[in-house]
Amino acid sequence: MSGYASEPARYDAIVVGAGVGGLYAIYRLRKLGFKVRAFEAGGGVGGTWYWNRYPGCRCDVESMEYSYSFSDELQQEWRWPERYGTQPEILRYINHVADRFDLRRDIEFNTRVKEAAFDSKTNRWTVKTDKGSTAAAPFCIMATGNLSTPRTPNYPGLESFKGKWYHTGLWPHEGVDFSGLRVGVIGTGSSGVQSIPIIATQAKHLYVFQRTANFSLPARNAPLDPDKERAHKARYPERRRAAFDTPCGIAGYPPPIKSAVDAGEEERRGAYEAKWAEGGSISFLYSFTDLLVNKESNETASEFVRQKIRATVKDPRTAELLCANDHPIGTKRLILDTDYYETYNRDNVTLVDIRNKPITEITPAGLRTADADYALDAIVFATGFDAMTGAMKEIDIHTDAGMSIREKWVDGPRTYLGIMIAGLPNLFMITGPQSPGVKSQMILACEQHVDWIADCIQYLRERGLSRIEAEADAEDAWVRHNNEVADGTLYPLANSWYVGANIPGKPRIFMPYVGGVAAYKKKCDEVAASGYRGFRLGADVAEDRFAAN
Ligand code: N01
Repeated sequence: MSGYASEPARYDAIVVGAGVGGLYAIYRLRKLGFKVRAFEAGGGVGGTWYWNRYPGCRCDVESMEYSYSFSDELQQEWRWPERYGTQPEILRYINHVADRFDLRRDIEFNTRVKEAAFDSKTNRWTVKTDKGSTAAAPFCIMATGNLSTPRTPNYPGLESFKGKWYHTGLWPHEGVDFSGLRVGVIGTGSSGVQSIPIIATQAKHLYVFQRTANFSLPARNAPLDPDKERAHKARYPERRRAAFDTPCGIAGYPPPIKSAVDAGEEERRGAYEAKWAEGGSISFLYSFTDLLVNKESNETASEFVRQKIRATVKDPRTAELLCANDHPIGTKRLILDTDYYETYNRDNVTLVDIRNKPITEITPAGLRTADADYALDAIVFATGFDAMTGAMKEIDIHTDAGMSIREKWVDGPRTYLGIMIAGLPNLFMITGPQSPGVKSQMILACEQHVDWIADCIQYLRERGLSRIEAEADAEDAWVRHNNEVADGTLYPLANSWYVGANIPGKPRIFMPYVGGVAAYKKKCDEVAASGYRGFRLGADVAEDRFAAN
């Protein structure tokens, strides 16, 4: 590799990112005897849970599910205090995992990878960081996350704002005290909806600037019931296995058996009421078989939630504004909240419709919409991320054959299994686009990908091979299959980050695989069992196979 001041340090594998997926990749590859080097932009482990420290940040998957399964000791000894983990609790858990398995020694923190270049002659990826350091390895594993590239709208005037502004995905570590301040929150996705009730209790006045109303369900968080915890832990391995046979990678929800339109009004209402009282999004969407594929069925669930909003929010105009009506429920990430709708009954909270009267500029004193000025001391951007492709495209990933990820994905992501990309040999993604990652229990998804990747690299090693690359035909077929599966659902109807709609100019492609975790894992397992059908395997260069052996 040329162009670097000094010869890069050599490893067997480079891992980019030390979130949930990256940490497990270090663990697995190290167990195989590989010499691994990981780079992490943050000052600590945790990825999403390191950066997103906004008030109210909490996981929307239950704690007993949202945890690693690779170590029985770990899953038996760790105790989750609540039904849903808070950000500090989850970060504490991830730090515990990093310490318990001594993972930190392979990670360079506060170091962002800027470039990854493949040299076909040496069969080596060389990465270059913002610190000027370089490292090279035959395999490069991108554990860069799906929601890790925060985006702030480029309203004119932000630099003139005299108050402080924040993005939920880059929250200050020391926290923010909004006491006595006039605060504006822009955005009502999961981050906005989780933070708004807490900020409202501190702020002198809170203005919520809403472009699109979203559906949110009560989380019904509570201390974890010790009996439930014991019962869960007694059958942990079985439950983990069962999770792979479900659409979302989460066991314990009996599959529905009836279409919503085949149920009578009373039966339907009873089902939704029971799920509303139980809390949780999967459980709610599991009320009937066809909520995500049949518009008429979906509308019964959508309208049920709208009626709950109208019954909760006292001001009818505000209630109506909060009623999502531009997408079927569940086709945007369904939000779980604690007291979100109730918050609009507070005297110090105002909902502002910026769909019809958009924000035109940020002023030194606050924010201006098409019809009013709002005086603010602080602005919170809960405006989301360049999801699924943003983090990969921020890195200049390219090969000496002229392939570059930025060019290849100009019209949207193209992958084989969401794990590899034709033209980029030996580069793996953990929960990449066109895999079910974001539509499933993310830790399970990360473990499944890392296991698949580690097994694949071991397979190569055992056969004296050093290169694997997705075939263009297999990739084309996988992209087609993804689109067909998505088109059979209601998902593409929503202007969501799943289709890149939140980023101006981003191509509108439905990015997650929604054929379900069970079908996906079966496909991945079959591909591996067939000797990696759809991949080209080679022994191009002997010299750089495995530095540690
Ligand atoms: O981001 P979002 P998020 N002007 O993209 C609005 C995960 N997550 O950070 O819908 C005005 O969902 C935008 O409006 P619109 C979870 O998967 C999980 O909240 O584009 N408004 C929307 O209201 C989640 O889905 C948890 O019209 C603008 C909001 O900002 C994902 O992360 C917690 C705007 C962005 O919503 C992202 O959630 C938090 C503009 N220019 C996050 N641009 C858990 O519970 C954007 N908006 C685990």
